[in-house]
Amino acid sequence: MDYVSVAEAREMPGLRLALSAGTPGPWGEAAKAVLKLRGVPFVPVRQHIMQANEKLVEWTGFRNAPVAVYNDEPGVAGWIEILMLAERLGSGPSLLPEDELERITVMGICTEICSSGGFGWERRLTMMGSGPRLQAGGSPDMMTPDVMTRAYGVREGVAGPATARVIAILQALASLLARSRAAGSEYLVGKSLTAADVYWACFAILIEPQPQAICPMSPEMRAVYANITPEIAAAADPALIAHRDMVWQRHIGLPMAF
Ligand SMILES: N[C@@H](CCC(=O)N[C@@H](CS)C(=O)NCC(=O)O)C(=O)O
Repeated sequence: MDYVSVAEAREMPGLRLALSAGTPGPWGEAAKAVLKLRGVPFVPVRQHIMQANEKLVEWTGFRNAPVAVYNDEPGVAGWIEILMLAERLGSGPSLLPEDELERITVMGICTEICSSGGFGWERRLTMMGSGPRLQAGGSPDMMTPDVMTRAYGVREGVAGPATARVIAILQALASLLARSRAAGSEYLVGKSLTAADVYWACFAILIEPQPQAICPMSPEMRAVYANITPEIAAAADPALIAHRDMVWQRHIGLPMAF
């Protein structure tokens, strides 16, 4: 991707999206995907993974990625604010069902995937506490592992409960998908693509990164993402991975680019 610096981005109108340049972060990929699916163009802005990003903080108030800034509106960083921005600025089929009961289900699934205490957050707790570390081969400007682990809530004893949450969410997603398929749908909720499918497609990388040919990642990052316990591997129903692959192929578009 062609990234601009924060200084360049600040001078531009329209939508600017700060992303961890060179790395597929699930929240960043999901932000790109929902904007793309809604047909909203954006300028990618370089966030330096695990660094202080002083200029980004000065501009938006946020250090990590993604951060979306539209015209002179305040920057937004939460998955839900970015989804709502994509819904507001975009056109074509909405990623949220019109039927309120279906919408509640979609929002619940997205929360369980993306929010604090959800699949992404809990899987990160299991990743940061053990196994290969993100800073391997990283730049000297990176914040120390200790600052990073504190920022993301890693404390003594979190890995066990986090693993249990990851497994519970995977099992629930697999049963929702099976139920949907039995009702003749290829999607998690209703009969067409929703945000629930898109967030799952972008977060599944945290247990099984796509092949290098379509998802070019550093070997260090790939090892961190792919390093799962046998219990998590057992809960990763192949149907969920096949669903992820279908959503990328049919809807978001491949190859991935960071
Ligand atoms: N702000 C997002 C979460 C963003 C997030 O967790 N970003 C991580 C992705 S692993 C990140 O930027 N990591 C790299 C860094 O901290 O520099 C939300 O609340 O929905």
